[in-house]
Amino acid sequence: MDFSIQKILENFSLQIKPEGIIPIGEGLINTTYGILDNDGDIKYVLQRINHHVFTNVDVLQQNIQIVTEHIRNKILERGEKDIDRKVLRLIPALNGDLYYFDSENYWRIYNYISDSITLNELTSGSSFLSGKMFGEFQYMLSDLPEKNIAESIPGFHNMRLRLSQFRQAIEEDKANRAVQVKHIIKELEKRASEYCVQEELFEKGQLPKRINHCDTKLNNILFDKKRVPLCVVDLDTVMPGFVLSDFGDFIRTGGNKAEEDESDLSKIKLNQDIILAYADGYLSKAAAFLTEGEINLLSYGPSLQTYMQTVRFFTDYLNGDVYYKIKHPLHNLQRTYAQFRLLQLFESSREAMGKTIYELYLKYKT
Ligand code: GN1
Ligand code: MG
Repeated sequence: MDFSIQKILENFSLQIKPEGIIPIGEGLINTTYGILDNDGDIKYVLQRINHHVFTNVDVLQQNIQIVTEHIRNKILERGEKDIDRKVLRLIPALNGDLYYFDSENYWRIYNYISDSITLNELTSGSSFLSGKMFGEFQYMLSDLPEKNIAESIPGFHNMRLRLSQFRQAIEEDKANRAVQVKHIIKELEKRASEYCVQEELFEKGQLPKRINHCDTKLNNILFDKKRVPLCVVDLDTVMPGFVLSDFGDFIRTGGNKAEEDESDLSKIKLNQDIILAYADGYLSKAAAFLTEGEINLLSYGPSLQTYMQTVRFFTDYLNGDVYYKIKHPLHNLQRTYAQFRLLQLFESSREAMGKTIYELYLKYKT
C-alpha cells in the first residue's frame, strides 16, 4: 500500500490491519477510498475532504457527529437490529479529533456498510422505499434544535445566493465564456424570481427552516442486495434549510431516465412511475410533520432543485471549472444543458404533480 496512505491510517485506531486501498464512489467533491482487509473486503471508507469547498472542517465533522448520534439513538430506541448498517459511524483519530490533518489535507474514516450497493436505476418499489427513507431522515432530525447544526457551506441551497454567484460569474467572465452562452443566461434569468419563492416566504414568516440532508441524490442511499434501502450517506451538507431540498433533489436524479450529465438530450425523460412512487413514500412519512404550506410547495421541489443545479453547473462553467470535478473541458456546459432540459420537463408536469401530492397528503394525514 502507498506509504503516505499508510501514514494517514496509522493515525486512526482500526480493527483490522489495512492490506490495500481502492477508489470508490463517484462524488464530484470529495475523494473516496475503500480500505481492504486481508481477504480483500472493504472494511472502512477513507475520504479526503475537499477543504476548498468545506472550509471549516471542524464544523463539518461536528455536524456529522451530532447527526449520526441523533439518528443512531432514534433507531436504537425503536429496538432495531443491524444498527451499524443503518447509520454511518465516524472513526475518530487517535488524538480524539473527528478527522486527521496531514499538514496538507483533511482525512476522515467511516465504517463501511457491508453488502451494500448504490443503484443507477430504480423500480417503483425501491423508489417508494427511498421516499420513506428520506422522509424518515427529515423526521428523525426534526426535533434536533436548528441551532445545533451549522451551515457547513453558508447559504448552500439558498437560491438568492446562487443567483448572485451566477450574476457575479457573468460579470467577471473569468474564462471568457459568457458571450457564447447568452441564450442560457437569458433562460435562467427569466425564471429567477419565481424560484426564490422559499426565501421570500421565509422572510414573510410563512415558511419554517428545518434540517435537511441537502444532497438527496439517488446515489446517496445505500441499498442491500434486495434493493431495500439501508442507510443515508454523504452527510456533509446536512444543515438547516427549506423543505424542497430533500423532496426535490431525489426526484431530480431518480426521476430522470438519463444521467445527470447526459449529452444526448433526447434521452432525458421523466420516469413518472418512479416519481409517483417516491412522492408516495415521502408523503407517507412527511404528511405527519410538514406544515400545510410546505405541502403546497412540494410540487415546486423537482423544478427548483433542477433549476438550482443548472445555475450551479453553469456558474462553474463561467468561472472556468473551479468547483466540480470535470472529465472534459465542456463537461460543466454539458451538465448545464442536460439539467436545463430536465428543468423544462419538470416545469411542464408541475401542475399535475401538485394534484397528486395533495391527494397523497390527504391519504396519509392523520
Ligand atoms: C455535489 O459530490 P457530490 O456528487 O455528492 C454537490 C451537490 C450537487 C451534486 C451534483 C457539496 O455532490 O450539491 O447536487 O454534486 N455537493 C456539494 O451532482 O457541492
Ligand atoms: Mg454530496
